[in-house]
Amino acid sequence: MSHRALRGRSPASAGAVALVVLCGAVALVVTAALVLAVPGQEHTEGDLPELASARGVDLGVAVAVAPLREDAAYREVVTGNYTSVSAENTMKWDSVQPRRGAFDWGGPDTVVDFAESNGLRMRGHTLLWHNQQPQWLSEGAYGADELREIVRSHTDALVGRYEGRIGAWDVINEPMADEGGAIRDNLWYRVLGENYIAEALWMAHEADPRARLYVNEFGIEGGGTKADAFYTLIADLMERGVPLHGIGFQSHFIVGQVPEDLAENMRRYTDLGLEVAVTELDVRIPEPVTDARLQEQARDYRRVVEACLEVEGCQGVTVWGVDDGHSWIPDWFPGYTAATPFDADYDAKPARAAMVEALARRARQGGAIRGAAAV
Ligand code: 9MR
Repeated sequence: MSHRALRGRSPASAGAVALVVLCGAVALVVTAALVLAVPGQEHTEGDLPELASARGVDLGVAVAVAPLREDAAYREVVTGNYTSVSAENTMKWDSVQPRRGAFDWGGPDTVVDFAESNGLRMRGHTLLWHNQQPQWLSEGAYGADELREIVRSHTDALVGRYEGRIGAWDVINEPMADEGGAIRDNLWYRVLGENYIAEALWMAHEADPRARLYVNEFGIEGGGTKADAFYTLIADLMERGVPLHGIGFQSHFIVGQVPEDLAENMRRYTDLGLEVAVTELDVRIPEPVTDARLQEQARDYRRVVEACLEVEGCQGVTVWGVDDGHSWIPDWFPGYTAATPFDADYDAKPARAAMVEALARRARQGGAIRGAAAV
């Protein structure tokens, strides 16, 4: 591109061209993405994974086994837009160990094989949680020694099976009570006491010493009693040298209600030497779904991606569900819907373009390119 070719262009486009010259391949990708990313426009293949990789963050998505096996269009949304996957349900206890000692690897293998054959990183979800427990476990009336052995063999089997293939695990899911500052009164807490959290982290560490181990929680994205109590719990684990590497901010939001202090709350943990990740992002819309609400939702998605990019040590953002037709929201929150960046026909919504914008804009501002994200 000669200087002559720059004359007569607006300063903005001249600047963009200069950036291309200066930054080479990365800026080319960014510029292409901006041109293609018209809100509401259908599918711009490839650009989100490239932009995320250029920013050194992962953009992930939670996947379900049946559509992954049966629906090529579903798979294409994943491979065309994301760099990592989480298993939405199939690695939970009731799926993996439906009867004591009898493991079902069909679903987990499908997800891990799919990820590997498409060059996607994997997040493991989840080891200790109060939901989706098989009956034998929840009604077992086990003493501490036996329950500890059950946790150990489950962890060895699941984490060990995928050792070196699943980069990060949500070892503990939702350890705090829904509201307030108490530890959740779940099976693990009742039988093993509060130290179950540290014990489970040590067991996971032994099963795969290289895996990044997370505690995953909701309601900590903004400040408040629960967020503060959770922080105290985590700071104590760090103080004690427990093998904990990351904090998952689930981030199930209502449209228009992304907390202002999301980045600030993430920094509390990165200041402790931890990484953070947005692990279950969705933004639910009260019916009826209007264009204005879809635009507001897009702003929310953009803000969350921007918050992650602002925080050195934010590893990435995972969206909870591939499309609105495979989202947990309508079943769990009647009257709310349309929480993901793709509609039920797999067409991209404005939220997808907004994630492109967030990733592209910050790259254009010349922020440091991070190293490859190690999920
Ligand atoms: O998305 C999951 C949904 O399909 C299940 O029915 C539900 C059962 O509890 O779990 C959902 O995923 C949850 C995740 O594992 C942990 N954080 C909250 C998510 C939404 O409930």
